[in-house]
Amino acid sequence: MRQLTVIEHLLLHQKENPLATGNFTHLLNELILAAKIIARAVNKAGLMDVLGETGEINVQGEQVQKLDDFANRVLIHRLQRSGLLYAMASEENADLIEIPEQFGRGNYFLVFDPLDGSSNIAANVSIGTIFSIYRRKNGSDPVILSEVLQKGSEQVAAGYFLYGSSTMLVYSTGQGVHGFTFDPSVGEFLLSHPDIKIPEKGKIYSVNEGYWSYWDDKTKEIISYFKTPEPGKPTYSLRYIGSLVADFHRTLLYGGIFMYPKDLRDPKKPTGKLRLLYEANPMAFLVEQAGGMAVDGERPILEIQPEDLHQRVPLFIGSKTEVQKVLEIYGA
Ligand code: AHM
Ligand code: MG
Repeated sequence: MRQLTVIEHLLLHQKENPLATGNFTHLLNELILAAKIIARAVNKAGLMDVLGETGEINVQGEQVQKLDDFANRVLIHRLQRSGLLYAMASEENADLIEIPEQFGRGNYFLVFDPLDGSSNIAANVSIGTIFSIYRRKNGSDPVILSEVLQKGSEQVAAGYFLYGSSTMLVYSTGQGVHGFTFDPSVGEFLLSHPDIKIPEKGKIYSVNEGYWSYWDDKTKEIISYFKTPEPGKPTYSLRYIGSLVADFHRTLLYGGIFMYPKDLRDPKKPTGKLRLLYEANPMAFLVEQAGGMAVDGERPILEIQPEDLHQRVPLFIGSKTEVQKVLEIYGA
């Protein structure tokens, strides 16, 4: 079998893909290069002085890991100079990242979580970079926030790099979901998972059950449903890595459901932990492209109008059967 690179694959499907323009291909290439640099650092993390915390607290109120900071800087540095973007937003930066005029500005808006799951870094658990791409709607200068706060359904592409037992890129431009595995001997991501479809139903539920006592009754009922065997229902296994890219990747391939419900632990985060722009929207775009669903308990994630760059949402994502069950119990 001839193994296609990401760009070959994109060009091959050019006809049905309005995004296969030189600009978008260039943007994807820049992201791939940044990810290769991040992957190299992640792979060698134990050998270099890159584990541990920087001592800073980020906009999310969390400790900044050195690798988080490194990944963020690599992405900003490369992409800012690409000439393809008019703005960026990173989970690690409080404000929009503007593109200095001398670098040239393009028509895309890039949103990313540079290193998701970073609290797992020191334990060598899979982590990832999540990205999401929007097109510019109108052209105010300087860029205003309301212009970039588009619904997830407006994404033109989304995906993630998974730094796991192998490094992978999984992405969609709205023409299905495709997975590529990095072959270090060739230095390229090669097509390994064409046209991924999530199973209609699965046998795994994934949630941090340590927060049980902070959930409302309906949420407890949902988790109980997945734990309670009944005739005609599969016996669900529980898997929870605590790294969204890894938990999502498993859900995409094996089916089932990943949940991060709202909880009452922290009054500052009444809507759960995961962020709409950096985490929920890109994964929701991918799961819908793969035939699954993503909701906040009431409505599709992709239909939520963002009001803030760092807004949080509850997330229920995975196979249709399991996500529909969640909607049924919440009475949505
Ligand atoms: P991060 O972006 O700061 O790494 O946080 C997001 C991560 C996700 O990868 C994961 O799903 C979640 O946090 C785990 O949270 P918890 O430890 O509360 O279960
Ligand atoms: Mg994250």
